[in-house]
Amino acid sequence: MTNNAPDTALSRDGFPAGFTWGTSTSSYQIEGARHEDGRVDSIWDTFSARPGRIRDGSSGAIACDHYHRWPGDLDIARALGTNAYRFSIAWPRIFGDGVTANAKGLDFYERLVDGMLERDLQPWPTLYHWDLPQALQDRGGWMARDIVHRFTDYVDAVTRRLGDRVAQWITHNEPWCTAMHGHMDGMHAPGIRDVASALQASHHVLLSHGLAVPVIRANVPGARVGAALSLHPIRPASDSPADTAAAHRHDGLRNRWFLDPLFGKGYPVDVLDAVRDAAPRIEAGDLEAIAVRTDFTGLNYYFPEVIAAAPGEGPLHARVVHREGVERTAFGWEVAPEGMAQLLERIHAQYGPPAIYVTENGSCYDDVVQDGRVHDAQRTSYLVRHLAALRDTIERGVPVAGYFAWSLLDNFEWAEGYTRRFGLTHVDFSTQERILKDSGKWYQAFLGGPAGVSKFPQV
Ligand code: IFM
Repeated sequence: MTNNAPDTALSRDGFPAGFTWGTSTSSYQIEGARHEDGRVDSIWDTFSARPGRIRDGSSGAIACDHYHRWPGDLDIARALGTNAYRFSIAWPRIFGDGVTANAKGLDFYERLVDGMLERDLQPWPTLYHWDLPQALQDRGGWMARDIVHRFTDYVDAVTRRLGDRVAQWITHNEPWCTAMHGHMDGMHAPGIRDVASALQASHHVLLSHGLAVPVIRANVPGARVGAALSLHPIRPASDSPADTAAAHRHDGLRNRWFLDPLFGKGYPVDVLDAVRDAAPRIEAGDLEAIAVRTDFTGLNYYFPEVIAAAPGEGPLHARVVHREGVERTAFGWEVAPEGMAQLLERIHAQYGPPAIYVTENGSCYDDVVQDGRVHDAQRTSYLVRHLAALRDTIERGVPVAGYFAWSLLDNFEWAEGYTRRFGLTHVDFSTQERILKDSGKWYQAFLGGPAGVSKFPQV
């Protein structure tokens, strides 16, 4: 299927009235302006500067230059016909010295939010999408308990300033990645490889979420708050009892480690048993704080994992198996729309949040610009099939209230640098030219475009 022949069977009308349609981005991946208006370095500035950590040796110092080009970027989001825009706030723009809120940083996000409101885009800020101020990392970062108070100070400053115009708040993006990529496999900043550190960090991330929610509610009457989790359907490599048990353990750390405490079930006992001495230190009241009531759960869905038993490997004695003969994106991630449906049904059946939003979903392909166009038929097909799976899931009674495509723009893909393109909009990182890809045009046609906007704006 190509953009010229979209799946006409899929119609926006098949989704509930009032559904939230958006795209998603994050600060470090698009903003650039590394030292502008009082921004201080984050752990990603430090990490990117270390040889060998980023595939193409790049960093987010300039990225999409969104800090300066945001009006044009929001015009794209508007022209797509979306009614919401998910972005993240850069902590290092707000707390330069770690003590006093930086007015210029807050001014930037106020302008950005006002720009969204002017374009009928509901702002969906994420408060933490991985760009921790380096100064806080130097004090232990997510491994040190004090971080939860630094986080609530930061959240307090942001929500006091923006709370009169922003109702939806996401505390954390993908706590698994903050904890495990950051502290267990070291693939992400701060690049630590230690199981106990990773689990302690995960506990502090969850606790900071739990303590931030009441701060947001106090500053923003009527706020709707949740966290965005990266979850994966986990499948055993075979029917053997060993693989089945390994898959269950892997699911424990990938999914239940975060879902269970957020929904008042505490940390999964099977994982605590497996990690033994590496289990996090938990103080009285922590689990109650983490289980604070939220208004929605955000699901970031990309791919399922197939797991085999691997005695002696990692704390869980389990290994991810690469299955041959399945469709994959250029990143090697399996394409499995039914996996998203399974996760949504599981979240609904086992945890029952009032609402679920797909806060990220998207695909990476090796796009080519030809005569000013990007014919990314595979990404269009990915998008169509995931939306079809979503529609069917909603028809089965799962309360999904919104979908945010990852991503509005090609951007800095963390350890992969600029080698992985996820955008509905192509970005030429040498000229900053934006080109709406065929997938973006398909999304625009599907959404019907906003009233009065018939054409993609020139950027
Ligand atoms: O780019 C990331 C994003 O920052 C978090 N979720 C997954 C995306 C694709 O890897």
